[in-house]
Amino acid sequence: MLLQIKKKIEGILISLPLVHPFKTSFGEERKREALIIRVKKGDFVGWGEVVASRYPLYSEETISSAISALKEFIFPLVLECEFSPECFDREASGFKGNRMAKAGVSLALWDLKAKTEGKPLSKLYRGRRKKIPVGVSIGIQKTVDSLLERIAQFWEEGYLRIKLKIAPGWDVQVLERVRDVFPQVPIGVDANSAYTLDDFDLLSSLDKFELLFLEQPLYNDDLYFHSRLKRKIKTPIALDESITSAQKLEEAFLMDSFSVINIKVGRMGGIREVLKAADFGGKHGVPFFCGGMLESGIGRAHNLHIASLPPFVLPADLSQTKRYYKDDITPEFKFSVPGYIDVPQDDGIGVEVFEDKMLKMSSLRFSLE
Ligand code: OSB
Ligand code: MG
Repeated sequence: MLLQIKKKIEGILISLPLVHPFKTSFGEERKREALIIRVKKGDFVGWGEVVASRYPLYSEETISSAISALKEFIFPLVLECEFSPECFDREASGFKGNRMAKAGVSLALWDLKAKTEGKPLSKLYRGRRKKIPVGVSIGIQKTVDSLLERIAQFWEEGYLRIKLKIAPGWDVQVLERVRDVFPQVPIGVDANSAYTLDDFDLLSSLDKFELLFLEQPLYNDDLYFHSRLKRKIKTPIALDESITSAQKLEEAFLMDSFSVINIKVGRMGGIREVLKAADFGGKHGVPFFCGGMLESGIGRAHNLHIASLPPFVLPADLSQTKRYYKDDITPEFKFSVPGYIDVPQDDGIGVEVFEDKMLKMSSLRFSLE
């Protein structure tokens, strides 16, 4: 009798309390709910992470929309594709939206494939970088003094650049004080689409702060108005929310809507789309930085492999574990030298997952085999 290789895909919901609340223009997070994906094929296990949040504030997806998409049509597709990441990424592109849900599964399948082939993921992606230059993203604080303290602390630790969340009422005056104290620190700002066409004058007044970039100042799905804004201001525009596919990247490039791009695999719907974007970025000299969604160690390991690809020349939004969580589900990520985190070199994501601990803290599990 032929023994079938056992295959299983599972979603595991956990909640990780953040060391420090993270406030953006769209809201405050005190904990990260991480929807972990585990795929098993014979003796191999692959891991992914769905980066959706409880509320649809960063994007339209939510934890519960992701769970229903996974159960209803994404997990069944994984079985149809027999756990092949190429098949899954290709076929899943036929399902509109649900990008974070699809990406979590895509990542787990790529991890599984890399482990089966005995290679680190970055090698499978043809990444070259071994050390990822990193920055830190600092949320809106209660007072400017506490923001100044946080900047000082992270800058002394060795982060290569600081990204500050801004919003109407937490912008020009805050940056005046930041620049008084830190005239030389490389600083970018991220508005998470908090401004409108009425704010072009205010946004041009940020030029004097010599910022590295102004990320997603306008509407979350916009390319056109960003291109209009780009012509009016000197600060380089970075796009995040608007770039939901490689095709959007190309459109934005042709419209001249940005200077640099924040790439998040969750926002793009999976690895295939990221690799396509990286091809395009490489051909046209588009500078990328790898974004983050306050991932657990699983998502952060994946981001390190992605950031090893050639177009990711700018410091990533990818910080040491202790900045996010006291108690993560993987060993701690730390600088190997100040400002750099190494790409794990073991097979797949290349980091151990504390499985028992994770399963003990899970509030929901669902699977298909
Ligand atoms: O806009 O880049 C963003 C976190 C959650 C949602 C959106 C964003 C962010 C970050 C955090 O900036 C980056 C990180 O994970 O360190
Ligand atoms: Mg952003």
